Amino acid sequence: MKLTLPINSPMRSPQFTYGIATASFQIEGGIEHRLPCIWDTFCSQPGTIADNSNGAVACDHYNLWQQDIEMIKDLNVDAYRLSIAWGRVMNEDGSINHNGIEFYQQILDKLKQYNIKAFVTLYHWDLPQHLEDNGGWLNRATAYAFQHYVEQIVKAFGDRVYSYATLNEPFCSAYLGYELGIHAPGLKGKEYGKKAAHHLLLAHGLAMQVLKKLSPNTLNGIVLNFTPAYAISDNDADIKAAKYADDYLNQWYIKPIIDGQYPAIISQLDAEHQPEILDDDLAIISQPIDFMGINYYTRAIYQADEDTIYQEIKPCDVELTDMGWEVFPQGFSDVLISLNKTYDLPPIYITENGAAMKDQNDKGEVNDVDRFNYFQSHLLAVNTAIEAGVDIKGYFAWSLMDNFEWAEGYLKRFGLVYVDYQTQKRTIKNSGHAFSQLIGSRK
Ligand code: IFM
Repeated sequence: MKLTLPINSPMRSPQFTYGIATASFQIEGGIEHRLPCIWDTFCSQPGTIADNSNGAVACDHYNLWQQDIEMIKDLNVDAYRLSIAWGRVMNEDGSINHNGIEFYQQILDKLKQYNIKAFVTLYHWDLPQHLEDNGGWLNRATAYAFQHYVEQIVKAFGDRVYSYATLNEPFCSAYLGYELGIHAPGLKGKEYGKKAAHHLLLAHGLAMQVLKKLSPNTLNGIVLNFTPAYAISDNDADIKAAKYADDYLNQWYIKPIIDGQYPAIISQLDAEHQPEILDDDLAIISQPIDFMGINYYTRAIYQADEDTIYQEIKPCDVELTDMGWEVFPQGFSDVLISLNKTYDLPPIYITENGAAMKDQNDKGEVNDVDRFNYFQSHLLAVNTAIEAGVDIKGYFAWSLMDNFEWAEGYLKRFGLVYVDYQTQKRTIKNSGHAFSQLIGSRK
């Protein structure tokens, strides 16, 4: 199985960055060496995680990091996107946890030795529980605590890092965690979602101030996820509903960063659902960024609804991944092209794209043709967007290895590498070999 790209595609150039991505809570384990976080608490509540699991061991990366970095090297990638567990590097009183810092420094040093660029995400959802106990992202002070944490990290990591992303997918933290309640901390209510979102975006802006001052030579930005919204019909009402959903779920996170304002639908929200926006907030949030990370998995289809404005409709007879998400590569090029038309964007990195599939490990071979096909069609979609003028510099597959898939526990496998959770044995899947081969073919 070979991944192919058109002969003159810029994605075949060695200048195009290929990488794989992970996140701390999803792979590390080693929870006794860090502060408890909101996901530890959430997992301990009955009925929150599909297989009743937690992040106590995960892929045991805390202990197996050396062999994992060797595996990353063997995959041939140019870059590795990892996240820092805030509660591993900071103590509750705001001082540094030196053991935690050292854990990541060793990883970053190894990556440097192997000439693999480190793309560091500073927040991938694992808020220390003591901050949640004080209101979490509903408390403005959390944004300032984040700024303080980022300052300590940047000073400690020095020139080991190639790129910093402040936040991964603030939509998920705010909407899934504080509005739907299906992610940690599990709060439900429209009175929470947009307030949490505003403080997350403020945290991004405050962190950008630090990064610009203390780390001007790294590529500094943010990672946002997009699930493009399509109307179920050409009816005005459905088109309006899809537009509203798009503003509420997607544009809400990019518009304040690029344009310094929230989508106009903010004025339609009930007063108690609106965030409190102080005078300088939008100026802080909208400082220039060096890059934007974009994550794409699928699209969503909407129809108008009298009570809820929009309602998502699941399509029939379409190919689905094991997450139940439609395989729709056209949505990827559509969203990249449309964002590029709508906003004055910095260079873009695709920071996540991939699929959970029902993998079988057959005596040491995982022949994941369905995931291979997903990568093939989505790489071509990225190429289509580049051809249409979108400035895309790199592509990261999600994920390096199977891991803790949040509310789905260990039931869904996104890895290029298969993990046997009983033995912690890693097996590179055929899609992983193909990805590695594609990268190697440019060098
Ligand atoms: O596993 C997650 C990741 O942590 C964030 N983006 C989406 C992935 C798949 O659900």
